[in-house]
Amino acid sequence: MNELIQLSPEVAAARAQGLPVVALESTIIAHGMPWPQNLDTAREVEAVIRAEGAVPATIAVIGGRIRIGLTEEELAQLAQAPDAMKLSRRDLPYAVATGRLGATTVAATMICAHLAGIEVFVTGGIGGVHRGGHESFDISADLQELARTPVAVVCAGAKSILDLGLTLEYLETHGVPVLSVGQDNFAAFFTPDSGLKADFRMDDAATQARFIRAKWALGLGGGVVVSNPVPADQAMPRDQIDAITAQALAEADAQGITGKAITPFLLGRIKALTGGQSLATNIALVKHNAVVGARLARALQN
Ligand code: PSU
Ligand code: MN
Repeated sequence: MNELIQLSPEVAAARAQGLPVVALESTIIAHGMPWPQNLDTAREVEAVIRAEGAVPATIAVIGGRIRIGLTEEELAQLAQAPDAMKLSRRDLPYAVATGRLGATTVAATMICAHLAGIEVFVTGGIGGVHRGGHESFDISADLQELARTPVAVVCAGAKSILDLGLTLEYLETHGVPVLSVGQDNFAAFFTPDSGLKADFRMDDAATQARFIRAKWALGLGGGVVVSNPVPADQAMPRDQIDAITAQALAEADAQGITGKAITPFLLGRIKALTGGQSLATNIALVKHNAVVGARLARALQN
């Protein structure tokens, strides 16, 4: 394999034996959650994937190489490195070339997972079209990556800090199917229901796996979104999250925050404004996604 990519011994053995592997991103660790809950969550999510019979592969750029599968020490290093770069497709070669520590977004994690032959990736929420995106052109590179890179991304939908309607339109234009687990509608991260219909409801892993195999066997390539709603008993009240989101967006606007700083800023403000309740929901939904992702990875091995 490419010398710029290094698989951990556990992941290399799993790939060689054809065992199910699930990729995990690291931006959620370095930029998406505060210390020390970020490290606890990273460890717990890996444990959930192992308990479901798959092998976790957390991805980051360390020492000029793309690393697929991290040690305990490396997870801890990332969790305490707020200065780690946030790497999307654009930034990946910079971190590799300069040796800077880098955390991978959904887009960059998909690229790295595909390079390592991993088909399933679990995260919290995907990026999308930002509100006002028709003027700002702020559309997450995650969406283009879903259009081109053949990896299934299990998420709890996307946050309502985004324009979820425009996000689904963009995905449709680029031929990215949105499969929904357990309900008809697309999930909205902190809350189960965005009010917008997903494309296809598929509750069980075997059905999802057949769909994904068919897409790739037809030569259609590209990614698949698996939208898995946060369990109702761990969701945030919709009115509360809507009001807080509006406030955080207004603050970002007033402070002139733009570009890749926007998403981490909004996540931080929402956490502060909910008194940490949003963080508990965030942790719960990622762990729930890990169960669905591990089962999907297993089904794809059959
Ligand atoms: N959504 C979340 N938590 C996150 C992110 C998104 O609920 O941590 C991160 C992911 O890594 C995602 C990235 O890929 O933010 C999107 O950033 P941008 O909008 O700048 O593309
Ligand atoms: Mn952006």
